[in-house]
Amino acid sequence: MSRKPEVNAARLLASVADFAAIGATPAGGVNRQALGIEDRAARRLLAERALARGFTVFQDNIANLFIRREGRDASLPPILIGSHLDSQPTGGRFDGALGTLSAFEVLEALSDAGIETDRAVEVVAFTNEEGSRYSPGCMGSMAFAGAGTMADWEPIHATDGPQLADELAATLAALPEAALRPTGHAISAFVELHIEQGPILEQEDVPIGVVTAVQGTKWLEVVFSGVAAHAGTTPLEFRKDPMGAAAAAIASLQSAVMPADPEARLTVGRITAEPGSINVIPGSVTFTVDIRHPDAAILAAMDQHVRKECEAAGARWDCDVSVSQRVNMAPGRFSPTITGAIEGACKALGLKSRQMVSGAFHDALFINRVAPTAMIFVPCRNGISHNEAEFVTDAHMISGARVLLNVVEALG
Ligand code: HGY
Ligand code: MN
Ligand code: MN
Ligand code: MN
Repeated sequence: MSRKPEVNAARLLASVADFAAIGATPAGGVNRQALGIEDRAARRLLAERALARGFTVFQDNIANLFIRREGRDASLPPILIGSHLDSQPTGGRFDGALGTLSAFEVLEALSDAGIETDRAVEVVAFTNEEGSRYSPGCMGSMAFAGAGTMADWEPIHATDGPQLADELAATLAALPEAALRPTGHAISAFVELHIEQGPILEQEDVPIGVVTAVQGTKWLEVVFSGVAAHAGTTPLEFRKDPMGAAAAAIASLQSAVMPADPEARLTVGRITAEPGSINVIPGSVTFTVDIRHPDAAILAAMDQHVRKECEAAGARWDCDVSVSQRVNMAPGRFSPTITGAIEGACKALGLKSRQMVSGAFHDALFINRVAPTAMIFVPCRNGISHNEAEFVTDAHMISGARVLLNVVEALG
């Protein structure tokens, strides 16, 4: 005998707390970087909880982890819900985890209520969404959507050394109960719940964001090469100093791009000097540039602007320069059918909602290429994310999960 499925609030909040403990940092965040030990521990815990509920657990060759709850008709492509479990090095405990655990709560709520859906419902934890330890981000969802292959990425090394192929093998082996299946199986729809990672919902006091699109992202790597030399004996006019070139380039990029277009985002997040010794003029300086814009043509123009500014700085400082592209994520527009289902769920639950474009990239951006997709956002305090201070209220977590459950029932 079935009854109306309900989110079990206490269970969801306890689950978020349990996963926050895996890779917990003293400042209240998490360091659970892709394919590392903590990431594997989180995947293990989720798989164990899934098996305990009688769900099926499987993974694909890039270690995307799937949990399947059967429906009446196994021939129908399943509804897919979920997000990612990997984090930034000083990440928040909600980014990715909240979407994955809310999706698992939906499966549990359906089972508790004895609901039999027409089609199966699957939860996914995509591999390496963040891209911080292994670049690019969204590896798992790109592979699932056919937008990238293992052959492209296996040779890549993590920022702290290991090779992707080795850690991938270890990650797959760590879940012997999870059958290995080819990536990219058919799905009927994908819905990802995620924290907004920006300030809009909180400022407008709206509990649910209906994400209609995701802006485009490019990651560039800039290398200035000069001549390593002695800091004390080398007069300025004899120097080919790549640090000077990098500083000039970064200063002009940050002054020129931001005011021109309020929607443009440019971030220099990582810079390294070789050999990195206090009394050696560097031989080379490498930095990353993350650029974003909702309009593909403007994003391309920003890319050209970065290259032009770096070439000009290289010429001024008599250094060579190379600019290589590490990530190119075109903007994506989500399915009106799915955004409509999310808005319908909010109405049914009496929750205010507003449509918005995501400033962050997400796995949904790629899954959107193979199935009708959309996202549900919940507010986070002061819009802070990719920071250990990331925080989401219990009420917003529970509202988000209730909307997700309602959407799955509507799509089921
Ligand atoms: O960088 C991003 O947009 C994502 O949050 N990893
Ligand atoms: Mn995320
Ligand atoms: Mn993130
Ligand atoms: Mn994301």
